[in-house]
Amino acid sequence: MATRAPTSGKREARNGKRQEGTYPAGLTRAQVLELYYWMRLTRTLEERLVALYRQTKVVGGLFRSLGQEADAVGSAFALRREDVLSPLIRNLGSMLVKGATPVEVLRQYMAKGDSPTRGRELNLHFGDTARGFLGQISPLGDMVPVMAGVTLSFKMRGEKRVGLVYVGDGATSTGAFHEGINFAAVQRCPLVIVVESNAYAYSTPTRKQTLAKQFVDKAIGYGIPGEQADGNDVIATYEVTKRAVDRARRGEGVSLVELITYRRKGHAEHDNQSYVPEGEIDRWARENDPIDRYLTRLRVEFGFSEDERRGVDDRVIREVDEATEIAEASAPPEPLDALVGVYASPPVEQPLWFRSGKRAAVESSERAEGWGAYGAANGAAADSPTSREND
Ligand SMILES: Cc1ncc(C[n+]2csc(CCOP(=O)(O)OP(=O)(O)O)c2C)c(N)n1
Ligand SMILES: [Mg+2]
Repeated sequence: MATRAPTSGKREARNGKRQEGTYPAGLTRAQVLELYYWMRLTRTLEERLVALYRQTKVVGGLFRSLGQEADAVGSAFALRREDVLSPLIRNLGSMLVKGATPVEVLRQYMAKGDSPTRGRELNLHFGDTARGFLGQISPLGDMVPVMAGVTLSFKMRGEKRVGLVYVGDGATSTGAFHEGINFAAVQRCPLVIVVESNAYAYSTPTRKQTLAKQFVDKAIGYGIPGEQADGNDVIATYEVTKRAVDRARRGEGVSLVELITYRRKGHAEHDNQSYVPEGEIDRWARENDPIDRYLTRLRVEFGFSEDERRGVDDRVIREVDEATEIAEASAPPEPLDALVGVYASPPVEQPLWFRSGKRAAVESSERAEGWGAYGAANGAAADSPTSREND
């Protein structure tokens, strides 16, 4: 960890740019600005998705990370290219950092035929092992045991790679979370578990989720280090995650990182947040917006100019506009494409188990038991996957 240089940000800013090596957390000047780019891209892309949702061009739900951009971006920024990330619906920012593109995201939300899941899955449920982000599964907490397995494989192969898995406050109440974190801890897997403490799980406030004072306390029960940070401060988020990532890479096992943030939108766009106390959302928007806070720091503490900020904003708008144009021009999926990628050898004519040659069915029912008999009784051929598996 690079140590923070003792500085007066304001004084330096007045004199112009800081010297390289004096930015916090060992970041370079370019990286400090890059963090702003990823947060701005996340927000603008989501705002574009809202517009498309209202035009009924988004198929299914739309899940926002408004107010949580710093937590997703800062944590993912602590990973290397070869590391693997397991995002959730509110981690668009982390996927972008890991190489997902706005065109993919837009096509995916619009269920286009050339989207990463070819229109068969919606929103952010897609992954790419080459770029190091996994397709999420919906049951809360289930990605923790999955990532325990992924990172155990890194350890067994002697690879210096790290995994990061996000869970919400709601997900910490599941059995899968407990089993996964405990197993990973005991196996000393190179895994970072980021708990995004954003005040709600759908409509359930944190006080009804747990009696623990803070989620970071749960680390004690698993015998692992736990650290907490302000999830709306992108650099603090980066710093705390980087420490956990470095520990994992050094072979020191699992860490739990709790990021304190706030979900300013409903669970999804359809949720009117009637369960939220009056004024709460406005207060977070006014006083604790991660992008507004970072813009102030960029200007006052790090000496970035208005032109530099505008340069990023213009680039983001240009990229999102271009991506929208491309995604909108994509065609919907072809019905027959539904079979591609489902079977190792896609059936060209009828599926095997509908070819009920009489002799095969008799032979099969004579030999088969259990599922085999069930398959034969339902017209399965002797070489059907069902009967062969049970021979
Ligand atoms: C085991 C399980 N129970 C319920 C659901 C339905 N569900 C999906 S998201 C969600 C809320 C998740 O809250 P949290 O974990 O705090 O994440 P956040 O949405 O706040 O990011 C619920 C209840 C689910 N997907 N899986
Ligand atoms: Mg939550």
